Amino acid sequence: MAARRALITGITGQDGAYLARLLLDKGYDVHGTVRRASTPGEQRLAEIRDRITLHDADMLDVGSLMSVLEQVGPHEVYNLAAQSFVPTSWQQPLLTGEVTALGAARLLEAVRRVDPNIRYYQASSSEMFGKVREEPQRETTPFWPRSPYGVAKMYAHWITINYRESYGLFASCGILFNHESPLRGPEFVTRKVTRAVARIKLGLQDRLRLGNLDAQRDWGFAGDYVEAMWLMLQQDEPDDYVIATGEKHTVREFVDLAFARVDLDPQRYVEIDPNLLRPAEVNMLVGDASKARARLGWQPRVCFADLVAMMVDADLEQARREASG
Ligand code: NAP
Ligand code: G4F
Repeated sequence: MAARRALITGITGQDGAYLARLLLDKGYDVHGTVRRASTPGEQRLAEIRDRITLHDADMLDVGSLMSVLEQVGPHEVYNLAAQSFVPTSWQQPLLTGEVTALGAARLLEAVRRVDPNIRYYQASSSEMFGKVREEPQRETTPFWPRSPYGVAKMYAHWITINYRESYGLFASCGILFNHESPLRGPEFVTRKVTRAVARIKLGLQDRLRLGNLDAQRDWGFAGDYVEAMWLMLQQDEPDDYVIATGEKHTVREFVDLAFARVDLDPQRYVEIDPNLLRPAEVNMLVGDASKARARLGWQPRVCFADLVAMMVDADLEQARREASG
């Protein structure tokens, strides 16, 4: 039997790399879109580069999206591409809207025109809950986004539901809470902390500047979360699901655990930089994934402490390579 084909936008990002590996393990023919850059940004895909096919396309250019759909003929499309860093969304709100919000509309429209039988996954975000209306947040919790990124994700979320309701597309949204890994971008707080901890331990850095240590997040492991994306597209009916661990921790707790992993005292190294505080903060996010547990049979495997340890250990390896070479 011919392999199922999947197309991943944002394959060069953290989740793209984990999802591509998962789909390869399941026997898929895996394709991904990359946007043109002066230097290639495919480092996260190094180990699987010869097993996947990459195509040039940009979320800003609907023609490129239609061409890649026509060329690949995917059974499943995972829309992971986004300007995903919240602080950048205040500096570049229009770009964030173009890529993260309208990009999803362009891709849905391309799917509808090229092959409406394609199953579509939209990477929605817990940032949409923003100034939270209830705790924990579930699929029915009203949204109150607090950043241009959160607003853009809300548009993408609702346009996905609208295409499902208007045209009968098999389109599902995963409302994913923060998920991290050794492949996380270095600007996000978890990876910023674990990289700094490793580099401080090896004498490559002497300070770690952070913003709001009191913010609380529900942090899970990216490898667990991409499995939920796949499960959503294997159901009989499209639907929307919260994906979360159900546990919240402060940034301070993350910092303390990360420094403890290498027997250092964070108080000696961490400084608060007011420039890193946000114009409007999301103080607390914690999700209730009961629907995903009941309907998808999904549950997280990696706990908070193991996630921190995994990330510190991977960054120690990397820092050792940096120190020796
Ligand atoms: P990420 O590491 O920042 O990856 C984003 C991807 O989008 C990259 O491959 C990037 O390509 C691509 N991209 C950006 N602008 C593009 C454009 N104009 N055209 C085409 N591709 C473009 O994000 P992630 O952590 O893997 O997250 C995946 C998705 O889930 C994102 O939509 C994010 O907003 C959403 N999400 C993430 C989390 C989380 O905690 N990680 C939680 C909820 C939702 P380049 O490599 O060229 O930059
Ligand atoms: O790691 P963060 O930048 O992630 P944030 O803003 O929660 O967004 C991430 O998760 C969303 C899901 O809820 C995704 F949709 C989004 O794409 C992204 O992946 O910041 C987490 C918290 C914030 O409260 C921030 O104020 O950490 C706080 N923080 C404190 N010091 C910091 C820092 N964040 C960053 N990036 N850098 C700091 O120095």
